Amino acid sequence: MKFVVIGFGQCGGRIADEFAHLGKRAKSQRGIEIITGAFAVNTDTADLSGLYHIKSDYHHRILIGGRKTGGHGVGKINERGAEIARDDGDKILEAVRTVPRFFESDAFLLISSSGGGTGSGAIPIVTQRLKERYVDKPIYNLIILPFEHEETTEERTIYNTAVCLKSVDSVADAIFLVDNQRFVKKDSSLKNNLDLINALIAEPFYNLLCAGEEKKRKHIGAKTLDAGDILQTLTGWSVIGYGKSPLSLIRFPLEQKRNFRKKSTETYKGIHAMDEAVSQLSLKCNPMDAGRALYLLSAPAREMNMDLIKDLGDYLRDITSADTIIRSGDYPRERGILDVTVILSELKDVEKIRRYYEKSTELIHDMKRRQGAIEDKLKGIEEASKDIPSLL
Ligand SMILES: Nc1nc2c(ncn2[C@@H]2O[C@H](COP(=O)(O)OP(=O)(O)OP(=O)(O)O)[C@@H](O)[C@H]2O)c(=O)[nH]1
Ligand SMILES: [Mg+2]
Repeated sequence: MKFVVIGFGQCGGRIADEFAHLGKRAKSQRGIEIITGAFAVNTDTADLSGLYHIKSDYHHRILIGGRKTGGHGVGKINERGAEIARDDGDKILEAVRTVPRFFESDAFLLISSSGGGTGSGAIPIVTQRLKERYVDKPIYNLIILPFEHEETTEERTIYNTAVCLKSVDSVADAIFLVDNQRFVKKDSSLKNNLDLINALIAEPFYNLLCAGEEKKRKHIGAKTLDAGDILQTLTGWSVIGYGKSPLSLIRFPLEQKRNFRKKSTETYKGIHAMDEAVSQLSLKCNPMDAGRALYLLSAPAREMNMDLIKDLGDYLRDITSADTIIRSGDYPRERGILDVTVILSELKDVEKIRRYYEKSTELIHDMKRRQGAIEDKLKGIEEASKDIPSLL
């Protein structure tokens, strides 16, 4: 599957840069193309210059609102991010048109944080513009939710997140949700290592995008998971997870005979990877709420068999609801590891989103109350000065 990737704001730009990196990796290591174009859009010049893999010309690192912000961002004001994207949206659409073999691309992936101003304001606007222009191409969003500490110290974070989620929900074909806080819980040393978090966010997409693009027979599985399966699975709120089990690289001749013990070890390793993928989904959710799901098993060809794929399917069937539509595939590629990628999509309920909406509604009432109190006080001063002459 081939994506055109566009990142908005600092967070979105950096993660789009990771996808550009994945694209280069797929080309150099596997000779296939998975990212047809990668762009970063920002109101901040410095953020654009800090990227590594996205081409450095102004068609790929696109500065918007330069005149309004002086190239220094919008300071978390998402309304300004949205307004600038409305004014400068043409720049982005023009750039997309330059993507070589654009019409071979299967979908757009637009990426942003929800808590900042530029990305969270711009992503719904540009999603809508692209949707109107390219009616037949799905537009997916990847939205990064804030760390917990940001929610408590900066109330704009919650407000921006709620507004961004509500807005993208009405325009994007599917929205991958990624919770920054999940990475800190896994490993507290990650807190200050955004580069590593970004690599972990992008990694699950690697095999997923590569599997359907393979041309060499030996890398085509018994059941290929191609763009069609992914397009059919992705809709609405979605999460992605990735897990792996190491395999011993040294193999003894006797082991090559498939025996019962070997099979159960394979199954164990497969289930272990699947279990890790599900427990490390990009956002905590209840798999029972997923209307659609898919899993991809990647491993050396000799480590895979139909039983293992079926066992993994049974595992996913057990934790999802009876009417969840599950798609699957195998990808004989990896060396030394067996890994599993899982997507849960069409989630009917996501507790965290609901909480953002509730907290933000309270906040809006609070903000109105505070604004009212300020206006009352200002009126008091004005009243007291009414008999004083002014020099203006
Ligand atoms: N995972 C990840 N999160 C990031 C990164 N950079 C910023 N964030 C998160 O993104 C949110 C802030 O949004 P930014 O992307 O910095 O904001 P912006 O879109 O550039 O908007 P303004 O700077 O307000 O104009 C916070 O929740 C950060 O924790 C990153 O590289 N990776
Ligand atoms: Mg910024």
